[in-house]
Amino acid sequence: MSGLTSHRRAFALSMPALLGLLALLVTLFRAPSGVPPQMHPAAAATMTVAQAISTQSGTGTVAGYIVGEPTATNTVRFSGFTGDTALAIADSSSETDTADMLYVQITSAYRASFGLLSNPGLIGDALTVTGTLTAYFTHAGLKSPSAMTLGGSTPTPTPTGTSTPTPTPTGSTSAYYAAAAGKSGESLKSALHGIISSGVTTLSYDAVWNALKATDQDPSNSANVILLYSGTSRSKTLNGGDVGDWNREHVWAKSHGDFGTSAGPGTDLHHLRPEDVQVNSERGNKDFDNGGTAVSDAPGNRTDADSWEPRVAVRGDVARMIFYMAVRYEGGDAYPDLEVDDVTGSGTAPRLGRLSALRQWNLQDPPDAFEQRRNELIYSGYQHNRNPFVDHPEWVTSIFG
Ligand SMILES: [Ca+2]
Ligand SMILES: [Ca+2]
Repeated sequence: MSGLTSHRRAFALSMPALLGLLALLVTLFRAPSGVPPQMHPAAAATMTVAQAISTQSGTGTVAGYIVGEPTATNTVRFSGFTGDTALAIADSSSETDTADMLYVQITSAYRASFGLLSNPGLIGDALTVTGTLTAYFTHAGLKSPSAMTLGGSTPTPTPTGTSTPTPTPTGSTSAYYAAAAGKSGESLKSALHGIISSGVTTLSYDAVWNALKATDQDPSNSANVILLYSGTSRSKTLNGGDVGDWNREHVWAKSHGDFGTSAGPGTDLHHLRPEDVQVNSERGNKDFDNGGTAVSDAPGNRTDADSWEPRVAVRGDVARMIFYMAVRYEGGDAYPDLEVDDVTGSGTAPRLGRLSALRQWNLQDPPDAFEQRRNELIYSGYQHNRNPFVDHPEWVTSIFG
C-alpha cells in the first residue's frame, strides 16, 4: 500500500515537469520571437559567416568552411586538435583572423562526425549548420545545433527526429526575387534585369583574381581552385599567364560585344572562371555548341572551327552564365546589350550562341552545390547580385523558350 502511495506521489510530481517540458518545446518551435509559428526558423536564408557574425540573434543556417578548433576568445587551433566540442568556420577556408570566424558548438550527437580531434581531415571542408546565433567562448558563435551537414547541400535528420529541412536557394531567395513573382517571358526578363542590376558592386579586373580563389575553391583542397573546362584542381598561387598557370576565362567571350576588362561585364564574376592558360586560349572567343573533336588537355570537351562543347559536369553552368549575361546587360548602362542567338560565328556583335544547345545544357546539368555556393558567395561577398538561373533554372525556359 505504501508502495502504491509513493508511486502516485512520484506520478503527481512528474506532471508539472512534463507540462514544463511541453511549454519549452512550444517555445522552441516559436523561436525566434517575432517569427510566426507557421514559418519554421530553418526556412530562413542560408547566411554567410560574415552575416552570422553580424546577426548574433535568433536561429540561423550558416554555410562556411571549417578552419579550426576554438579554445579561447581569440585562440583557434589550426592543427594538433584537442577536442571534439567546437569548430571555427569562416567564409574563406584559408582564414586565419579569428574576427572573421564563427565559433560553432558541437553537441554530443555531432561530436563523432564533426569533432576535429576525431576528424582532423575536416579542415577546409564546407559545412552548413543550423542553430542559435549567440556568443560562444565570448566570441560570435552558434550554439545548440539542430542540423550539421558537410558539403553544404545534403539535408540530414536532426538528432530529435523533428523535421528541419535544409533551405534550398529557391526557398531562401524569395524576398530577393519578389519583384519577379508571378511573371514569365519578357516581363520576367525585365523584372530580373532590374533586380540583378540594383545595388551592384563592380570589381576591378585585378580584384577578380582573389575573388576567383574564393568562389572557385576546390571543395576538397582549400589551397586549390577547380578549372572550369579541364576540371583540374590547381594551386591558387599559380594564377598568371605562363604555361601551367590558370587565368581568368570570360565564359561570355569578351570580344562578343567588345567590352574589354574595365569594371563591368568584363569583370563580372558571374561569368568569370579559372581556366588553364592554354585551354582558355583554345576556347578563344568561340560560341558554344554541340560537336567537334576531343580537346586533349581538357577531357570531355570538344571543339571545332567555330564552337566549343564543355564537359557534361559544367555545361549547365556555362549555359546559366550566358543567360545571366543576356539578362544583366540590356544596353541601358553604358554597356552593350548582350543577347543569346542561335548561330555560331557572329563575330564581334554582342551576341553569343548557340541558344538551342545552351537551353539543352541547362536541363542536362542542373545547378549543384558548387555552383550554388559560388552564386551565394558572389552575392554576399562581392557583387551583391545573384544569377537568377542558378536559383531558378526553370526561368531559362520561361524567358528563352
Ligand atoms: Ca554543373
Ligand atoms: Ca541583354
